[in-house]
Amino acid sequence: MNTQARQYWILGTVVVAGLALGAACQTGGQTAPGAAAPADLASRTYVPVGEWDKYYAFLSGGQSGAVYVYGLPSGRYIRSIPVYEPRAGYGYANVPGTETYEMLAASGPMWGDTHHPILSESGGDYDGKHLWINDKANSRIARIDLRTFETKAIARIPNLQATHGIAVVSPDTSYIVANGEFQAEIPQGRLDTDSYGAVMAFLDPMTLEPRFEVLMPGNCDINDSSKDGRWAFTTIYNLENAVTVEGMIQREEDAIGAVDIHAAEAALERGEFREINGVKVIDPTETTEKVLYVIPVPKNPHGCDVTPDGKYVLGAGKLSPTVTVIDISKIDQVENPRDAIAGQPDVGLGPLHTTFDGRGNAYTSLFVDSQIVKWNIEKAIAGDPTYVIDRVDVHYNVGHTQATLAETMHPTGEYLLALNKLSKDQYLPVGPTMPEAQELIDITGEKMTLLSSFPAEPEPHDAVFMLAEDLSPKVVQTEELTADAVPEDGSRVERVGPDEVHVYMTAIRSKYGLNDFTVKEGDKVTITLTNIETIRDMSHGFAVEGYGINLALDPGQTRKVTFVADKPGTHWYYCTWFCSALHLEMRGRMLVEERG
Ligand code: CUK
Ligand code: CUA
Ligand code: CA
Repeated sequence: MNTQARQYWILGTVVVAGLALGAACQTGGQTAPGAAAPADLASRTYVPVGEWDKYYAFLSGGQSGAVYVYGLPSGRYIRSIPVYEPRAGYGYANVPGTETYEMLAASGPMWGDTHHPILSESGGDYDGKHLWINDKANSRIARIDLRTFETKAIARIPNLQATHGIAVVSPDTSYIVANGEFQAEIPQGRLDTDSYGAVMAFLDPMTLEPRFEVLMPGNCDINDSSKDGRWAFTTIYNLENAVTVEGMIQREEDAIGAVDIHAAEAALERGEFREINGVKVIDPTETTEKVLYVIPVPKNPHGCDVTPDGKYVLGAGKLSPTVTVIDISKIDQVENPRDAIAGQPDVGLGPLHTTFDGRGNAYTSLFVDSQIVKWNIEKAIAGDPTYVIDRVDVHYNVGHTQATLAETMHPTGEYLLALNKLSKDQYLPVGPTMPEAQELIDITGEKMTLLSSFPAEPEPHDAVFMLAEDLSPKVVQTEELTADAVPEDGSRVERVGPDEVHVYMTAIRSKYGLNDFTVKEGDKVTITLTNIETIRDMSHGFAVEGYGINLALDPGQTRKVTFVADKPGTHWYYCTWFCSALHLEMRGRMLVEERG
């Protein structure tokens, strides 16, 4: 297929994409010849009552700002983890003074757009410690502690706009790489459209502070790292440096950028950087050693995925029906960067993301074709015409696809999730907004088997999986008491100033440490509350009528809230987690005296 033909569909986006969607719709619901019977398929995803799913799936929640946890293969929704949103005792919007509010508000707006969940690695495998998630809308990144499934750190990344692709640098999480997708002023905070640039940020995994940044050409989209800690890769779709969609598709080629992390570290040691906003920023055109390699690929690529054996990085064509396979070992060995390209197989229309089974096969999502295509990497490189092994229709217009443990060096090659952008006719209509459709595919055989479909909160862009047996031993059941915990006999009220009161309280079935406490109108009140339960799954809540306060407390946990008691009268506080037969009785009174 020539370049023009390859790009035919973008030119007639409406007509052609419409046709593609229509065609895909009509195949929905039909059972392909030789397919398994529904009862057989059901038994392959059924998890008996009381038994656990084999996998935890972490799905990004898109513009809902959260991360959602599902069990696989059942597709059961397990819980959500609030990150960039105020909810259920976390970051409560109108209650400054809670720890989670301060963390969220200090980093930016109470809203985020999450795309890419990534998991910490040790030795190239998931270690079950942390999960990071980007916020494209406000240029942030967050870290979730998997011992408690709670957001522990959020930071805005300096000098970049729109944190998009993020990746753990394998094999030992030496950095988190974060791409700034939109070009903007560097430094920001002034209008100067001539100073636009984009950076790839290399962050400390714990503090999320940039250790350094690299100035990049064009826009950085999706990224990944090599398995030996040396390379960070990104797709770049706007080498035109354009600010309009027409401008961004002018050139026939864009690129995959490869940052040599070791060369960048050497440049830092030699002092080859500028300090911008307190961050060491490397301009790769000014370093002694070559830091950035730019490999041309067909225009406007999207997904960027390194094979589990670390040999190749794959760039998905998006506007081109190809995936470009780059031999990582050749990147710094060849004169002409094109010579690092090992192959460029045609896979179908609209390839976005690729995942792996660890048996030498790649699975690429085809947005326009609404398919997952399975193809053999070495066969494609060798020019063997039988490299495409199978195709399965998904419903509809798949974005990311991810196979079990595919981002580690040891994928299990068991299931694959297709994260579809549109569900159309798949579920009962519940208003014009349709749920997103996830489809679970069994990839253990030569042919793929579509097992089941389950809806998810809009809009999961990507997913990562952990084996339950790896993760569950790390999850704590009760929090350890912190230094500021209120002891069993420590409930009390302390007036610390004419307008300031500290209240200390315990919570245990089915009573707060104080039946009531009295403050004066206008007092600044700080409540410290400790859940002194010692058994698991015994959470309590603390809501105050009319004050917009709702704390959630796991066993052993201490939380604080500070507010001004500006409404005189009786305000009941009560437990918001159903904890016992006397849950409804678990309440007390805040008595606010009028200031005369
Ligand atoms: S991007 Cu969403 S389909 Cu943000 Cu990972 Cu490709
Ligand atoms: Cu404590 Cu309900
Ligand atoms: Ca372009």
